[in-house]
Amino acid sequence: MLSSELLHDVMANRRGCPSGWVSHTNKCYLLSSFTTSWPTAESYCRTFSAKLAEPMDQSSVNFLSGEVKGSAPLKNTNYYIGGGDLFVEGEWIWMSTQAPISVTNWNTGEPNDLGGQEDCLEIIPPTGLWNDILCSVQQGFICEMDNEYAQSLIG
Ligand SMILES: [Ca+2]
Ligand SMILES: [Ca+2]
Repeated sequence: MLSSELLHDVMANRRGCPSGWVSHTNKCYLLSSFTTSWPTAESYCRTFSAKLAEPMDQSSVNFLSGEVKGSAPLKNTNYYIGGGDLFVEGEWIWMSTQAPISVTNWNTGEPNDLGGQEDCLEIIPPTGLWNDILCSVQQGFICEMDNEYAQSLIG
């Protein structure tokens, strides 16, 4: 028998997220099937009225780490998400709102701003932990949009 939470997830995924996107709580996420730079990834997400993923709570952080570790369509690549310290070195913000990143999942020793040039946020397999990386690296990325169906169930 399905738990109500699982049933909610199944229904939300069927009713709320586009094909190929995965549902978690009230969001839909797309793990890219091609690699590109952070700016191009952000532009690509916007074509879906989405943005690079901004997991703001522990549940979402853990979910995206699990996706990168588990069922990611691309192997042997890291995945950009929507954080950066492009404006003020060392001040990590979600780029769409400039809100400070409060829940983090940094790998040991990160962020290290290697070469004074690492200003974009990525999730690294196989651990699912975070690293700061050059924004020009060609790699995978994760888009995020609201799940309108889940929103309507919640509120
Ligand atoms: Ca930096
Ligand atoms: Ca780094």
